Amino acid sequence: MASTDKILEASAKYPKPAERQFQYGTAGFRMKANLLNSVVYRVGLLAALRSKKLNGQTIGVMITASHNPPEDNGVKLVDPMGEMLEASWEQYATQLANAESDDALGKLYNKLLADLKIKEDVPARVIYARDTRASGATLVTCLKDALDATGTEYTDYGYLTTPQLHYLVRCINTKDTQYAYGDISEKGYYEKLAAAFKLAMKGKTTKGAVTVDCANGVGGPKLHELVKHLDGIIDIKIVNDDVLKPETLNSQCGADFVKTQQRAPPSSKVGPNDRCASLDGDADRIIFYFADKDNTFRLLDGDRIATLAASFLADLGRQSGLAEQLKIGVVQTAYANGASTQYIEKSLQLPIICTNTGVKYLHHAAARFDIGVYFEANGHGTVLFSPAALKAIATYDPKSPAQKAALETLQALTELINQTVGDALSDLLLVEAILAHKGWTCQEWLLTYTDLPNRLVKVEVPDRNMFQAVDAERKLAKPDGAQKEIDREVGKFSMGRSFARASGTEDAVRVYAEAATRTEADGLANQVANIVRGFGTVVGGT
Ligand code: NG1
Ligand code: ZN
Repeated sequence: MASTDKILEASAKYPKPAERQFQYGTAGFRMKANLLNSVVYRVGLLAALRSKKLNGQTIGVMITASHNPPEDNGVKLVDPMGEMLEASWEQYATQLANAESDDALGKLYNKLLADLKIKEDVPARVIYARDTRASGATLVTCLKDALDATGTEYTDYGYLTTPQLHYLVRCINTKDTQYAYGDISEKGYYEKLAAAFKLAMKGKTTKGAVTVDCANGVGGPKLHELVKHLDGIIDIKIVNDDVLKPETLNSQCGADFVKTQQRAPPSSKVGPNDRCASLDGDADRIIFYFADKDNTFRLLDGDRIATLAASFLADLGRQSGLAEQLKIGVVQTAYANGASTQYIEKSLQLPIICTNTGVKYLHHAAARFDIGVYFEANGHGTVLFSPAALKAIATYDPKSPAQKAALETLQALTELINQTVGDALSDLLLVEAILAHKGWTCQEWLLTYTDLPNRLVKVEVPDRNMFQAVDAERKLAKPDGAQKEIDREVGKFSMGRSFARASGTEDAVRVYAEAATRTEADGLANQVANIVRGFGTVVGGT
């Protein structure tokens, strides 16, 4: 049995809050920052175990709570290829976080070593970073204590966006291999994106400036850095980039505010046809919007980015002569607007996979295509190229100048797009490059299809776990009879669609509804929310 003396000694500083149960969810652990010390310490232990299990490959630890309010924080692990932690390990994170005493923690640590056949003498390597939240410094101390106690080699990358940390993890683990991903530095990230963007633009220009709201988070300073590498070929105006007042983070601004409120941040002056975008607090989500000529707010969300990217990539596939080798597919969740789904199937004639909510599900499904485009409606997503697709794009011998031009753009896009995880900065440049190629304004982008009016409602119930969803979360298997009632309501509305599912990140059930008109969408959402409330109350007993 391994000696856990050092682990227990350090752990004594970070007792688990009594009567708290933690769960490594779709976005790692996320909650009020003052509850997280023990959780982050234990995630540090798991990072060490994960690295040892994978023969000393480097694991990433990101301290962030993304779009949550400033007083929250969170922590998530990054696997060697820059992907999210393998799902089967989430339970170990949950078990470690919930060990009630130091003694129980030590026993569990040894049990994991034994059960997972981890060799203790293999080195452990970890890199970590954080967003701009005030609580980040304390949590970094907890993490470092765990890494010291386990003899882990580590590097602190300070403040980074979540996707930048994913990028670095992949660069480190692919260094000196044929899959080398880029220079292992923050500068390397900007250089890679900027070089690819310049190639992708091919001397084309975007129409007017794009104004980017950075949610007063880490995306602000990082976008300023990126702009320095772009040589002025695109006009980016940066707003809400104040990281010195942590209380302003995600407050009345940012991608989540704009998406859920369906309006621009009150601080933004959005003039007719101004192209605007908002990032979230750790810059892994982006959505676009503008005001049309009647000054009506128009949202261009993750579904729009997915359709724009899929149509452009399909065009490039055809133009380069590689259509056969590059089968493109789109991955969505039940939250995708029905009009986008129809547009992809009918107009773009591309296959769609619908998965559970949570980017890890979309990411895995996207890997089934040669080019898999995945986005959640909230703006989190990217494009994955399979190894075979990358090879075809890199080695194909073009048969005409037109094929050559399309191929070069494809090659640039494989470098521009962050293939580890959704990345707001990379997605920003991707959208700008596509709009430049198409010569489109936001209005023209919007015209591709008309969104069905929709409404998302959060319903608080005593026990969200009684709501069990099936069929990519589009139907409720439990409580008995609930789905039948939802179906009956949906049937009353023209072009109606609605579903309810338990949130993976909040103690609530989310109800989504869309229908032919705004009034109907609101009405349907309210009816279904009432059904959920009714079932929740009866069985929950409060
Ligand atoms: P939950 O709380 O499970 O609905 C939310 C988002 C997801 C995803 C995760 C992680 C919606 C409706 N849900 O999940 O898309 O981004 O947070 O951040 O936006
Ligand atoms: Zn985020």
